[in-house]
Amino acid sequence: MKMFCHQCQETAKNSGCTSRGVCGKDHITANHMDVLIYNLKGLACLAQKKAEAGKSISDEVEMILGSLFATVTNVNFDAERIQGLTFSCIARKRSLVRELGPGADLPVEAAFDAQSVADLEQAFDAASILAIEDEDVRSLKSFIVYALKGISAYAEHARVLGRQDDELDREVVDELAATVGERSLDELTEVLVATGHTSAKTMRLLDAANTGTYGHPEITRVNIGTRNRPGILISGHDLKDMAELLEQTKDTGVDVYTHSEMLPANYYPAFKKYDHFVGNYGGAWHNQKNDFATFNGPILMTTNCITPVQDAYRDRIFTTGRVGYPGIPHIPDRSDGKPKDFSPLIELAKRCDPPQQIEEGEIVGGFARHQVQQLADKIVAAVKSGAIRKFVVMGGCDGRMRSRHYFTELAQKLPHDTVILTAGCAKYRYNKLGLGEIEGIPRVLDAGQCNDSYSIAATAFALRDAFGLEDVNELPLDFAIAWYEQKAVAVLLALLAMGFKGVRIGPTLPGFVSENVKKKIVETFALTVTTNVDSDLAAITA
Ligand code: SF4
Ligand code: SF3
Repeated sequence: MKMFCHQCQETAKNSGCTSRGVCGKDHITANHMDVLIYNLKGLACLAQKKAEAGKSISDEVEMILGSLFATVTNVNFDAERIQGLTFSCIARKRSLVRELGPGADLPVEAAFDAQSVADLEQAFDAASILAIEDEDVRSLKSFIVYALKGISAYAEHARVLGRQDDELDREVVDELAATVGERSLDELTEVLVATGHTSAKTMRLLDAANTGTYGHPEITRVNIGTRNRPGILISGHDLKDMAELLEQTKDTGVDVYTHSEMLPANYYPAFKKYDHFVGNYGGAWHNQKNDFATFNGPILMTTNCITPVQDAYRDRIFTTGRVGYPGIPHIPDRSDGKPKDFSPLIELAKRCDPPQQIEEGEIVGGFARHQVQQLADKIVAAVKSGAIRKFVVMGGCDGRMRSRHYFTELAQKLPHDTVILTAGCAKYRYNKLGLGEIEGIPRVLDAGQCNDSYSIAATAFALRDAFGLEDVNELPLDFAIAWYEQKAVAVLLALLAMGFKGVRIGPTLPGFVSENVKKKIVETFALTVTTNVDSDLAAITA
């Protein structure tokens, strides 16, 4: 076995990638990610001690969040960048050990030191999740770490926009530290539940950061065609990158288009004001091979999901933030309060052909919590009259496997009196099908990115209040959530922590969930897994 990774839904045989990732991650990068996480766990233990001594752990948290984010599926394929993060983590641990004084009870993850890549390689076996023998302990520890990866992504997005919360920082550190050493299954289950609460709070913080900075998303008809000028395609989830790119491309003759998870940028008032912001190009992340080839201009990957880079666009793709890919130019982080410098993309765009049009028309979105609240009276009336009989949450991730056709088919077969609530790139499975409207309310209400999943929960709670219900589970609400990477793991735990019951996820239960852990979460949260469209449809419409 050259590596072991089972963090995403596409893991080989729903069990683990052992020689090369289905995502394209090679075994060297995978093993170095394990060593990075091993050291981050040690850093979390030391940060706990620092916090107990009454000192700020803001720098340690920043390092933990950024590094965990870099290990999310389809973020960073560059082993050298991962090694760099590990060496920074080790240097921080070293200085903390000096500062705090070496304690006899220091766990090996905290004490581990390395000077060279060869030293890091020595830790491959100890750092592998397979070093944990008990499969239930392994399962729960993996579950917690994967959720923390998702939380880190959301927390970092909030931080980039100036929102940070000491209490949340401490929770992340405590939960990561809790995956070190011997723990009982009950203790780990408690930590997993706590991680769900941390996730919910982080998502609320991010919602406040996004809407506080760029305004509340509004109902928007997004153009999916092209114009006859060169363009830059921006993908991922980072709205600050979006803001700075729009500002820097103004009056340059270069247009801007969104791809995949950046589509919801079209819904924000702060971005809609730019005439050169044309619309969205292409589909979900796994279509990038085709979409990037025909786009003709530079592409900026701000976060996940980047897939193995193809020759057709190798010389015009750029990474930034936590994203990395060997041999691909990287736009450096902000420094001295100055914005990132996107001029290499702008200069390249001027020499490129305009995008080749691959489709035309519009898609409608912008149904985040504030906008839906404006429509609350209309929605409540439609439910009372029987025009809307059910809401089905179908948010989450898209993926490349054939099994994902389930979500398209389900959306097509849902009766015309059902409304789909969505967020995340899962929407591309059905957002161009023209599923129509109910009394002026679109049947697909897109709240935004996976980062905006909190908005769907807030909408459900607002509807609960509008109907005067005690419990959100009394609403005519069902779930068919698609998961792929670790942000979806964080969102799932957040929904469970917020009290949603009967959540159905698919296309499979995570491969990292052992039989006993599965039994436990199914019993506690009435969690179910998708089966086939007709059976699930019968359950949803019963
Ligand atoms: Fe496999 Fe997913 Fe890990 Fe990639 S991220 S190596 S596909 S489990
Ligand atoms: Fe999509 Fe990667 Fe998860 Fe943000 S872009 S939802 S998969």
